[in-house]
Amino acid sequence: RNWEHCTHLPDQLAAQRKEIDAVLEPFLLSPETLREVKNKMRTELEYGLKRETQGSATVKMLPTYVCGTPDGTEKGKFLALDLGGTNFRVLLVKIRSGRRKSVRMYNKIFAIPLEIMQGTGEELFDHIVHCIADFLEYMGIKGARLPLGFTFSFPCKQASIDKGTLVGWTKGFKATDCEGEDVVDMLREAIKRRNEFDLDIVAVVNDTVGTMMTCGYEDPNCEIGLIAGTGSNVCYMEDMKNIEIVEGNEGKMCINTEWGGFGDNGCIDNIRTEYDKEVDEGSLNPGKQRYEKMTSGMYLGEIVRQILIDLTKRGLLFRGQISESLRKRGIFETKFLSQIESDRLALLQVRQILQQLGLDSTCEDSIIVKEVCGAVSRRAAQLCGAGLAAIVEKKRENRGVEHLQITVGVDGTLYKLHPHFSRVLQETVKELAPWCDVTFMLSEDGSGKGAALITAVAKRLRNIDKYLYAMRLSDETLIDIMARFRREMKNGLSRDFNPTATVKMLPTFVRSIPDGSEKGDFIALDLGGSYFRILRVKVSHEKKQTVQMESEIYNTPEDIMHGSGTRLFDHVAECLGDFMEKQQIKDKKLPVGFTFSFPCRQSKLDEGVLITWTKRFKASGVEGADVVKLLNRAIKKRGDYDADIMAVVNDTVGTMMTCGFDDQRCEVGLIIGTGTNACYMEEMRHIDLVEGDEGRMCINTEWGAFGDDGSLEDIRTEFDREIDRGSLNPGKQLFEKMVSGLYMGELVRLILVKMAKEGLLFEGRITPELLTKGKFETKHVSAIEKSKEGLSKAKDILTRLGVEPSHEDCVAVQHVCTIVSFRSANLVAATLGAILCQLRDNKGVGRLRTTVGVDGSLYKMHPQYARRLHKTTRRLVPDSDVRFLLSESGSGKGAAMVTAVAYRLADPLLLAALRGQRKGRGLRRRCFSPATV
Ligand code: 0WK
Ligand code: 0WK
Ligand code: BGC
Ligand code: BGC
Repeated sequence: RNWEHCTHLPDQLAAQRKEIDAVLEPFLLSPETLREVKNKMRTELEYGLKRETQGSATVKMLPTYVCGTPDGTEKGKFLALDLGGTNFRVLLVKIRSGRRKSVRMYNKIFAIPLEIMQGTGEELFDHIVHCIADFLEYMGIKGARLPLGFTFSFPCKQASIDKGTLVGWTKGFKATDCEGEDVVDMLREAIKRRNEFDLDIVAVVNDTVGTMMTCGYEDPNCEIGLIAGTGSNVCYMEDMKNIEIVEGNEGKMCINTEWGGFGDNGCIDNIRTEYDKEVDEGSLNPGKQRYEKMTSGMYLGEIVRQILIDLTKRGLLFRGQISESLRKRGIFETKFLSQIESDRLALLQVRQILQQLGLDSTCEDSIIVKEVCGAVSRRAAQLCGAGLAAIVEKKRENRGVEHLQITVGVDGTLYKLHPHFSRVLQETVKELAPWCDVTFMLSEDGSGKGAALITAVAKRLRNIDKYLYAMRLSDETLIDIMARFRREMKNGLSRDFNPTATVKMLPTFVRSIPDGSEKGDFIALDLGGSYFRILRVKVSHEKKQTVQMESEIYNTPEDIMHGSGTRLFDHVAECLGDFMEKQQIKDKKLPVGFTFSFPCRQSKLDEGVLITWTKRFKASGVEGADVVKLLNRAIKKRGDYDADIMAVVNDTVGTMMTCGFDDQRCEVGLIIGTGTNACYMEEMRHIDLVEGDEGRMCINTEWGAFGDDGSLEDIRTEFDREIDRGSLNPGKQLFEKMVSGLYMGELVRLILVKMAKEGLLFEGRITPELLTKGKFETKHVSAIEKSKEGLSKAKDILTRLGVEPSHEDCVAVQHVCTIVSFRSANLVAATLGAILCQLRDNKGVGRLRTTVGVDGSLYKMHPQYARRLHKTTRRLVPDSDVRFLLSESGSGKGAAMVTAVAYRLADPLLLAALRGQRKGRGLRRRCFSPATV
């Protein structure tokens, strides 16, 4: 320290020194304090991500709908606006991809006068539009309706990439009638008002997000964006599963933390000084953005000024004279701090700066001023470092790695211009997050480039969304569909309307789920799903009830499915014979439970008249016939074994019974596989078609036919109609065709063909494979939606279809798969929701507790389907606790359970009666009394 110019006595100096140290002491944050700040920040981050605490969180954690960092395939010409930092910039950004990958930018900086910043919202947006017009004129592109990316550096709640509701102004802005408004709408209205040019506003992004994207274009490891400028803020890529307020669990989304609000709940008041409070009270938004006011360029100078005033009042500075200049708010801009703190500057030059500011200073004064600046800026950098350490810590945990390597994209005048800020910040991060290797990458091009990159991706996906808009069903629509289905259920249950009802609500004569007393040795047939399975099911009762199962899968060739009914049942009987051979039970006449996964009208347990074939089956001479009879006939015709078909059940019923074996609460059976359907336990008093009002009976809804009367036309798309036209049963099972596995892959294929035809995909390339029906299977949809390897799977699958897909195409195809499978899960949640409401009302309870037994390849194999279904169901029927129980052993076990009950209750007399000697109604009533099955 060069004191040669100093004149004071040693003691006095020491006393002064002590007093100055006391004033600056609170700015010296110990490692413990910084660690505490880091931990508090971490807690606040979690609050902001959680649905129940998000509302009151001070660190808002705003979803940005940016779900990926640049991948180099972005291309096009874009306009970008950059509002909210020191400068308002309008940019033209030209992006090239592929081998000539490059970004060229032209920009113009415009001033935003204070009276505009703090005038009316209309004036502000008119000013913005005026600048745009000027720029378009200057660039000679007024006529081009360019896509626009809007960097708006203030906290905005977003529902999609092109919507942003201003939560509250920060920094120097305070324009009226903007808070709570959608800034994209305000810009659109201002453009309309001017009526001179038109723009396609595709995305609104925060400057932290723009900065992350700009740096991400060079370094794919960049997943954090930091602004240390006029304001202070950070964003980062968070795992979707941690973002509770946004639908979906797969992949990532960028979260704009808005950490400026950290401490607004008082959690860092222990380190806030009186000077911080002064600055806050004198700001445009007292009580808000407390952390920002301790860390960002807009306020550091003010903190310094407050301290200088205090030191001056104490006679420690400027000879105790508080000059006019020193009283002037904002006189100490960040740039002056940066200059004063620069090591290259001699004290004399510091005094010159103070002189410029109208502060007449001595040598000692300039030393003290420099020290004060240093203390304030150092604390700011350390506090930012502590906050950032919390973010990188979270990233490391998200990735579940020992050691994290990550890049932080940075921008902002404080970080760029201040001589020490960036170094102190980096040192603090290193100290507080030693297990993270953090690269700091300065954004050379500002966030405008990033905004253009985001616009490129959003524009591409929007074209797809435009296409598939009709497939995105809002909760409102889903609740409406739930009500429609509920009405259909009522129609199906009513004697008068059942004949014309589309949802047939078929009585199954199963009156209870297993009660643990079942036992015996049974055969179960399971026909109608992906596989034809035959099972031997032994239910025994040692200490507790146990079930042993052996099974065999048999092929059902297409020509059998599409041949004659006789051939089909001969095939079934042949497989059964083969199975009994292998089981060496051909000499036994075991009771058989027949899972027949098609709509059957039943008047008793061992009779099922097929109403209509569905899925892949079309065997002739079966519709309208009793399939038990057909099977018995086929078995008899063989004559090499005998079997006692005791029950025919639907696979939904078998599934419910299988799960009911393990969970007594299970009263719904759900299949989401080749086909889709559900059954549930209904009150007898609601089932007009069956005598008696006591107890319950399982109803097979056959919801696949929902909409066959046109009641879903408003949500069916051209692709759904094309699927139906190309199906085995046009006009039927319309709901099933929008939902189930047999059709999902084909739905996606039809969409891809149309998009390719319109040049939205594969550069318009259409190959014979892509045009071939069934070439794109539902298992491909499941593979492509796998979060980690989905895109590479897409590449493989699309390459096999000969379309030479670009990465861009793969992202687009994955998006299409997501929209189609999401719609399916949402639709099933709506119809299932209707059943849950029926159960709740039947029980007359406020809150329903129940279990849904589920099976089916789509539900089991698709990586995200189950979670989406659970989430939407719980959202649509909030007053319910629904457990989804996956059926591990298929419906065969359930069919055996039904048979076991029938068998136990079927005493020889009764049995004889049922087997054709149909004597007197009395006898019949006993069969169907609640006691049976
Ligand atoms: C440059 C970016 C802009 C951001 C600004 C922040 O392009 O989006 O708002 O940095 O730094 P400031 O200008 O506030 O210091
Ligand atoms: C397995 C069940 C069977 C049911 C099938 C449905 O055991 O009864 O038909 O699930 O799923 P899918 O095989 O059609 O995907
Ligand atoms: C705003 C943020 C912005 C930051 C940096 C803050 O005042 O709330 O949205 O990212 O300043 O510009
Ligand atoms: C059938 C139902 C069956 C469902 C699931 C539908 O096509 O009509 O009876 O439950 O597929 O396999």
